[in-house]
Amino acid sequence: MSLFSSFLLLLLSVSTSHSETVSNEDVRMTCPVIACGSPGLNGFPGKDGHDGAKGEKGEPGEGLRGLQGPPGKLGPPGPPGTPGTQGAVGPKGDPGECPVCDSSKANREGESLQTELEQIKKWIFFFFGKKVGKKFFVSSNEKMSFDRAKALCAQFQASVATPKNAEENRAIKNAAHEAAFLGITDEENEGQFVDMTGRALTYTNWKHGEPNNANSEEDCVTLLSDGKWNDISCSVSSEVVCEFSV
Ligand code: FUC
Ligand code: CA
Repeated sequence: MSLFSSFLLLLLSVSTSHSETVSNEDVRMTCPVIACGSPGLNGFPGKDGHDGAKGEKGEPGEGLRGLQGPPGKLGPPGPPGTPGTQGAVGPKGDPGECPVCDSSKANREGESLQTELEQIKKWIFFFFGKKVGKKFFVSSNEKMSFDRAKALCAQFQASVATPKNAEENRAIKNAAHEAAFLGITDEENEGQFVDMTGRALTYTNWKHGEPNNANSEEDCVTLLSDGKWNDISCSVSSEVVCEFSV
């Protein structure tokens, strides 16, 4: 192609790119001298432009929802809640049972027991013992040392018999079967005989020649069958008469 033809083609191309609305007639009119050829072919499309700005988020899709998973593990216990309000007052309970509180009932039962006790005492006095005033004497009917004699009487809330006068001495003699320990010793001070509470004697009934502290070992006292007293060793076995308060 000649230089002229190339120029002509370029001219046509520029003209077409400027305005596609220009008609062939217009081209003819602009080419009064130079004979115009047929219109050139369209050029290639231009390069892609830059990416546009990001669009807004679309609506959620409408696909199928998956199955619900299993429940999760139990969480840690929460802090204790605030105390609730006080409940209403409950109904009145049944009356309690208190025999001791029921004075009339307690009195009746007490009187009944007292009557029964007095009757039992009478039987015991009649069959086993001797009573003088408010003292009641009962024999052990078995022999033992003075220490065992004291323990035996104490077991019955009693003490070894201690005559305070001739009447009590006689009652003890009648309760005993043979020589029996009395609640009298001089263990603390030789020759100073005292009762079980440590008090000096106000009544005595020694046998003639007694107390003699034979062999220097006689700190206890027995009531002989004639009612007289003899000092004797505390370790010998002897009957004992216990004295009760009634
Ligand atoms: C008298 C008493 C003694 C003892 C003895 C067998 O000597 O004084 O205590 O009983 O007899
Ligand atoms: Ca003696």
